[in-house]
Amino acid sequence: MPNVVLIGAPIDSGQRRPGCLMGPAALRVAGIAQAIRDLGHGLEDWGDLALGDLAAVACENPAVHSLAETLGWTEALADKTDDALSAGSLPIILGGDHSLALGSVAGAAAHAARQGRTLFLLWLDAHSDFHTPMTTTSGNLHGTPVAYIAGRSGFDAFPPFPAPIPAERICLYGIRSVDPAEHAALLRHDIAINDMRVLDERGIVAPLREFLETVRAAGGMLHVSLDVDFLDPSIAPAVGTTVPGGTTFREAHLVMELLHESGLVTSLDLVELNPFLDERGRTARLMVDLVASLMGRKVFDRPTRGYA
Ligand code: 4U7
Ligand code: MN
Ligand code: MN
Ligand code: MN
Repeated sequence: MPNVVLIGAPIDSGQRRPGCLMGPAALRVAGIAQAIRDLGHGLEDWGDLALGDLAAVACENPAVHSLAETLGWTEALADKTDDALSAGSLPIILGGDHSLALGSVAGAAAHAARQGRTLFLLWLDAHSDFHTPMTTTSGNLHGTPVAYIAGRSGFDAFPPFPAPIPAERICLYGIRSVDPAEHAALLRHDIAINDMRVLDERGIVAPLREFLETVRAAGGMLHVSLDVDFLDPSIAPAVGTTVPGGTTFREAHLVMELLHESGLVTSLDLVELNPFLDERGRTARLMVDLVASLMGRKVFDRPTRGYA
């Protein structure tokens, strides 16, 4: 496994409930760096990103707020994520709300394009985040990154997404809240939608294995974006957008263990943690434990796969 680079992204502008900007600090306090080092990986913490001067930008949809800030973070995050990948490292972006993925995935896509590699996206989330700035009714841009990444129009204020990821390379996992405008748009795209209905019926393993096989067959890079609300709110209360019926502790760990075993993950976002809403740090600690599973922590280290 390559060295890990931590990139703090104290971003609150993609939604309206303050607190996500404390996410990077909470993840550090919960011991993310030591947990990764304890698994034998090299690790550099690049600290928290800062926002530069803001451009004057406007959006035709009056609901949209904090566009200039979100654009500023997008550009900063794209640059740093690309830098970390170019250094041969695995960047872990410590969010910050999910609008940061507008930048982190753009950086990964720019890097992949320069390398002539194929980038895939695994979106672990209760939501599909498939609005454009033109369709969002909440005006919260944390609900838009998948649309940007897939190359949908309506992002005029943003730099054109470098090498948009075609629908068949995007996998939504765990979703259970889709707005009507997102639903209509998803029907026009061939994105794998593993909503909770599918995962309840098929289990958490089979659909993920299928997706990972397509990544492997293409020799692809894989960006994983983990939204706290992928988890059930009973185990992960520190999030502004709780939706009941999320993944359990064991399901989430199993996803991480499979991702580790695949050896395919090349970049990771940890997003939407709002420490102000947490209960004695339990959500932050759970996120760190999930990262540890993704980075190779096991209950029992079998020499070969312990299942058929
Ligand atoms: B998150 C929502 F209306 N769809 O657009 C919206 F339900 O990054 C929620 O997944 C978006 O947490 C959630 O505001 C964005 C809402
Ligand atoms: Mn750079
Ligand atoms: Mn999200
Ligand atoms: Mn979400």
